[in-house]
Amino acid sequence: MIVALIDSGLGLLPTAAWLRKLRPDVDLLLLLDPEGAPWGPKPEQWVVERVLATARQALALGAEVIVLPCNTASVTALAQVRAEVGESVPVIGTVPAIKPAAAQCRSVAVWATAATTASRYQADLIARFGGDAKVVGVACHGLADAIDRGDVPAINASIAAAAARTPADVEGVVLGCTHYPLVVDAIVAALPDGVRLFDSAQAVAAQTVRKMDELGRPTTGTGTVIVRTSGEPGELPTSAATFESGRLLGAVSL
Ligand code: DGN
Repeated sequence: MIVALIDSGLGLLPTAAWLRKLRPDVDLLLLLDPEGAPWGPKPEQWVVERVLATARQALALGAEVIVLPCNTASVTALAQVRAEVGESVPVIGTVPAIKPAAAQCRSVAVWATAATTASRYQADLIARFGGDAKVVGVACHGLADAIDRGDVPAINASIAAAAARTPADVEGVVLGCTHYPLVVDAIVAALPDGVRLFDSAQAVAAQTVRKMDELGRPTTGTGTVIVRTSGEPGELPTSAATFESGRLLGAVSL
């Protein structure tokens, strides 16, 4: 069974790594869009078209399950992708982990792209699950893009700017962009001691496995990883190696 993961860039790696841990022999198709990246600052309809086109490629390449490990794509295009591919192919999205963060912290900052921060979807999540917690959105301009480029000074500058706009009393930070777990060490270093981080990659991988099993077909493969970049066969960007020593369970050791 081929499982396709779609993101503008390296943000799909943490979810891919968790999937690989849960099902070592699953065949992964990684669809990255360096030509269109970053998606975060793009108009909503543009993102929808781009994600739909990529989902069509996934189907053409034999994907039986599609994952959108990208908050920007999920909050703007998940419904359209589901409508496009039909019920026989499960589509799993990701949303910022506001629910667990607000349940455990009194003050929460949601770090995400400009698109996710401005989305109705995020506003609804805060309204539904924020409870008594104070929850604020912090748009991290340029961070996903800097991660894709492996540009460490730009990564640190973007994180410092986001930390400066994060309330001083923050107890929990939601990593609401799938790229951010790749720089978790730098984020921890920029925040006050003891701030807890929340991200969705493990939960999305677990949900993907549930959906694979529900199909009732053999899920075993040969542990292959196929990479397509903006439609072309390719390799992971060399910047992926920048994050190999990150704390995230060897996020790029697929
Ligand atoms: N990984 C994407 C997300 O979770 O929003 C980032 C999209 C982008 O290109 N900025």
